[in-house]
Amino acid sequence: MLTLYGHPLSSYTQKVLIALYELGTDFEFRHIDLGDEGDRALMRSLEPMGRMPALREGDLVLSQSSLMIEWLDRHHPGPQRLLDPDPDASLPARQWDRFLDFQVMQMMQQIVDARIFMSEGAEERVSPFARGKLDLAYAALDRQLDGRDWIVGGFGLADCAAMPALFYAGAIHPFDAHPALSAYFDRLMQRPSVQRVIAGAQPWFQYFPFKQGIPARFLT
Ligand SMILES: N[C@@H](CCC(=O)N[C@@H](CS)C(=O)NCC(=O)O)C(=O)O
Repeated sequence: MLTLYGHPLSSYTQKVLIALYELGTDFEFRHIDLGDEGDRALMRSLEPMGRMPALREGDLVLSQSSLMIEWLDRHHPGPQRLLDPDPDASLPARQWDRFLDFQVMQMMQQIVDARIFMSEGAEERVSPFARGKLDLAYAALDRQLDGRDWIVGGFGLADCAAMPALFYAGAIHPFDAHPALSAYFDRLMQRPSVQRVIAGAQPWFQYFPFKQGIPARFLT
């Protein structure tokens, strides 16, 4: 049996959950509370830095959300592939997946970390840099999405990464000024796999430090 270790509020856990729901794969969810010493030790036994998510099947333990999705798509394929099986043909999707993790997810995370973990004044120092990067990333995504339903071809890896990245980044630094990106986000939110992930995360949104930026339609 496949087990996903993670938390419903965790962006990278959500990224893998979307893939699992899209593929229709049976799995067991092990809810991890990083505030619990036992769970922290468990995560460190699965991933060197103790980061979630981790995916286990028998003796195989995977970390890194993108690799999990690639592996799931190869070994537990669903009705539609999330990635082109040809490594060259899949490059654009993998490139956009990296772009979303590094330029959107990590910039959002820097602002969140500055608010919750760092000393007074950190947010004011970190935030302008990260928000500037988010503006550049939003503009690039808006250009890419102009005339496209999904980031690369059919719904796939990059769209799994885009959902949590845009959901949380948008709550901190809105992208309403980008029409193609905003329309894409609305399309993404209609996807049944995404709606399931949002429903699972709803009870936890109150703990997101920028919860006031989450649109009301996602809070009920
Ligand atoms: N590159 C990793 C990132 C994983 C990650 O940063 N996970 C966050 C939760 S969304 C985490 O576990 N943070 C706690 C920590 O860093 O100790 C992936 O794609 O899976």
